[in-house]
Amino acid sequence: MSKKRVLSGIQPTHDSFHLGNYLGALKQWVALQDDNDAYYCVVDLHALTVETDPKLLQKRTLLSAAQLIAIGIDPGKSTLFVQSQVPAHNQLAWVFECITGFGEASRMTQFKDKSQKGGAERTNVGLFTYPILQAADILLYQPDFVPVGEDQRQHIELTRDIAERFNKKFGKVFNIPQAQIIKSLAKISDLQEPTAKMSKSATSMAGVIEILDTPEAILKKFKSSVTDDDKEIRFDEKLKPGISNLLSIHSALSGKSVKEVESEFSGKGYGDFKSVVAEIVIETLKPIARRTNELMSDKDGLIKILQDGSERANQVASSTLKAAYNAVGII
Ligand code: ATP
Ligand code: LTN
Repeated sequence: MSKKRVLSGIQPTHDSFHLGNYLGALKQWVALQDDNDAYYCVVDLHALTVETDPKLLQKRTLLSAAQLIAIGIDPGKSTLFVQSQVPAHNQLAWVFECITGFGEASRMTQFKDKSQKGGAERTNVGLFTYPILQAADILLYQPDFVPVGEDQRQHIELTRDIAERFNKKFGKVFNIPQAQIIKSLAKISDLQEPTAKMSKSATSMAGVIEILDTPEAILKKFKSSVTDDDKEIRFDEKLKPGISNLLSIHSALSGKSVKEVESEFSGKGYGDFKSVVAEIVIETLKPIARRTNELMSDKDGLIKILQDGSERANQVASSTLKAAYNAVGII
C-alpha cells in the first residue's frame, strides 16, 4: 500500500517551542513520519504578519528547524523545509486569493480575534490573507491529511472549499485533504494560570515551559506552579486544574496512565510531586535542548539540511503550480 501524505506547518514567531506545542502537536509529527510521506514546513512568511526584527526572524526560523530536528523529525524520512524557499507558495496563494470571497475570508475567527486585539491600525492585510497562503502551503503538496490543533479546523475547511471550487471551475488539479485534528493526549495548561492553555503569547512566561529553558528555570517554574489548598493528588480538572495539569504532563511523558500516577503519589505532598514532574520534564527536554544547540552551532550544516528539504519540496510544489497555472490559462 502506498504511503499517505501528510503536511503541517509551524510559525517561527518565538525563540523556543513550549511543552504544549511539543505534547499537543510536535510529538505526533514525529510519530507520523514513520508510516507516512511527511512534509513539515517552518512558515516564515506567515510569521511576517507579526512585526519582528529581521535578525530575530532569521534566528527563529533556524531555531525552529533545529528544534524540530532535535525532537525527532528526521530530514532523511520527512521533507523538512522553510516556506519562503519554495516560491510556489506565494504564486499559488495569489491564484487562490482571486477565487476567495471577501466575506468568506472575513469570517475566519483567527483573523477576527487577532484584528480585534490589534485594532484597525495594527491589522495588516497579510493577516487577512493568512489562511489563503495556508491553503497554498497545503494544496501544493496534495496531502491526504493535515495534522493540526483544533484551532486550525476552520482554516482547513477553507482550504478544502478553495480546492473544491478550483477543481469545479478549472478541472481537477487538487486532492481534497482532511484535517487530522490532533486530539492531544495532553492539553497543557499554563502553570501559573491552570485554566488557560499554555501559550507562546502568554503575558508572563512564568507558567510556560519552553523547550530551551535551563533545568534550573524548569524546576523553578514547577516549584512555583499554582495548585490548590487541598492535599490530595487527584485528577479533577474543575476543582483541581493545577494538579490535573501536572498529572497530565507526568502521564504524557512517563507513559503511565493518570490513574497509575495518582496511586503512585497517593499520600505524598504537592512539593514532592512537583519536583518529580519537573525532573521528568527536565530529563525529556535536556537532550532536545542540547541537540538544538549543537545544530545551531553548525549553521551551515543546518542551512544545508533545509536547502535539501526545500529542493525536494520545490519539485512537488512547482509541478502542482504548473498544473494550476495551466488550468487557469496562464501561459
Ligand atoms: P499562540 O497561543 O501564540 O497562538 P501557541 O502557543 O498556541 O501560539 P501555535 O503555533 O498556535 O502555538 O501552535 C502550534 C501547535 O501546538 C498547534 O497544533 C497547537 O494546537 C499546539 N498547541 C499549542 N498550545 C498547546 C497546549 N497548551 N496544549 C496542547 N497543544 C498545544
Ligand atoms: N496557521 C497554522 C500554521 C500553518 C499551517 C500551515 C499548519 C501555516 N501553514 C499549513 C498546517 C498546514 C498555525 O497557526 N498553527
